[in-house]
Amino acid sequence: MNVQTSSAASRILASLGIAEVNAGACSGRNGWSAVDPANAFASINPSTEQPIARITPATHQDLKQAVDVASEAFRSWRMVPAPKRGELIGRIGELLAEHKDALGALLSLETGKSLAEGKGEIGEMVDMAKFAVGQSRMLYGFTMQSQRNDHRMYDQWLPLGVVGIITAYNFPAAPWSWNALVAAVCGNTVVWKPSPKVALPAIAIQHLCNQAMNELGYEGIFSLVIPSDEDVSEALVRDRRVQVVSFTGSSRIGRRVSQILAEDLGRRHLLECSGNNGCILDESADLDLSIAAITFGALGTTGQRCTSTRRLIVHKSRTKEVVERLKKAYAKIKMGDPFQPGTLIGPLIDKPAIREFEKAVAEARALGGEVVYGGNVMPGPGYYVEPTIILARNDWPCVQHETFAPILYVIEYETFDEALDLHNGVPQGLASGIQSTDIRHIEAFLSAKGSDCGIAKVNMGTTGADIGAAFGGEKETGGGRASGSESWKSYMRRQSVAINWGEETPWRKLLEA
Ligand code: UN1
Repeated sequence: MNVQTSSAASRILASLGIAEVNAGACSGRNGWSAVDPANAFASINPSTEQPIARITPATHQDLKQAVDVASEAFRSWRMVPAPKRGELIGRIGELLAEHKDALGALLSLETGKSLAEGKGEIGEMVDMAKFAVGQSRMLYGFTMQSQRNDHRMYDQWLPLGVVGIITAYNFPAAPWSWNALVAAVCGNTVVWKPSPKVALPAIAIQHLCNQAMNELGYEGIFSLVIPSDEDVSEALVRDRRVQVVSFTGSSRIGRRVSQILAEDLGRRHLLECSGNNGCILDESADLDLSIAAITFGALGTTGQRCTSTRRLIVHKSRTKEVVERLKKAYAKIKMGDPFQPGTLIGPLIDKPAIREFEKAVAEARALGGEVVYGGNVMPGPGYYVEPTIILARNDWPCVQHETFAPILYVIEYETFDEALDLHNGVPQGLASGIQSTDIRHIEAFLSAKGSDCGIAKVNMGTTGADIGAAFGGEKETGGGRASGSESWKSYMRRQSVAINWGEETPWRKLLEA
């Protein structure tokens, strides 16, 4: 199927309820906001630079309405038994699975990621729905031992309220599900603000949520706002009725989100900001395994993942061999139309992303970096750049900073302690990896003096987190965790309960005296 042809693309859009001009907000039962073609902004296909569809931006009034609806819906949703809440999530999971091919194609069309990756992201949402359904029966609290006679103590977990979810263009669908589906089984209601660069998947997913809510007789559990200006987005963060803000994006904006929330005590944030992921490759690494892991880690999603491998910290005895083998692997990677089978690398998202790529390469060159592969912008149409490998030093500003592009910096080390220092010597702390068959190095990497990141991988790429684990990182990555493990606790409040079930109380004696 050639999805780039307009008729195939139109069929996909139509099957997902995407019109030529779309409403930019939805709250309450099928409560889509007004469509205004004169005021709509376009969503662009980054591999052709052609518009796909247009969206009428959400206004302050749309946002207010979404939070009104979500607050009202919370009053009844919180009292629905959690396993019943899980039924709604299960239905959403079924609808996502039914529309997986079309949604995957839409993601690919709008982000430029390969079709396989687009479908993979939707598959992850289907898995996430199953996970959340299971979680709905497992919102466990501890029982503690009371020091008083005939008293019982336990922790219970209760929902918080409205959860605002802000997502980025590179993963325009799955991170919503990591947060929203778990937050909803916990008894919260959700308002989603996707990136305006890639917002059509959110519209398609809202249609599916509406269908599931209608079928099961609920309304207002999931709402959507797509503003085009930062003012309306900031209003979502400022609204005191929004109890939790989950933000995925740059550390610069994440810092702003956390500052705003810090003005009110008790409101929570869950930040998933920039990563600058390193991978150590030691003397003992099995290169057949490592080269494949590093290549996909650095180039998957064209280097536009928070978890992309950006720094390869390699023992100096192996630099030559590793770089040669990486160059051979890179030469085999197919770059081009994301819909062609076998394409691994599509375009970057837009022109500003190309400029960031150029800036990083120029800066590394100026500091003495040797570009051993790629380094150039490709002729258009489409925002394509060459996969790039640069011999660099860890302390250069371009290496310390996250650039969303397929640039891999190769940094040499001599001693393993030095490798750990280099690895941790960046402000960010999301994903990390080690390529090694030496148990001492592996265990040191996983010890208290080892990786300081939220995610640590052994003989794997830094990307491709499994939904069963918590996703997120330390330091400037922001400390938030979403998806599996115990992340559900981020969307609930703990209440420690004490019950006197006996007939005695020490206070009675005081009255008798
Ligand atoms: C992101 O880039 O924000 O682990 C998310 C991964 C993907 C998610 C990345 N599952 O690489």
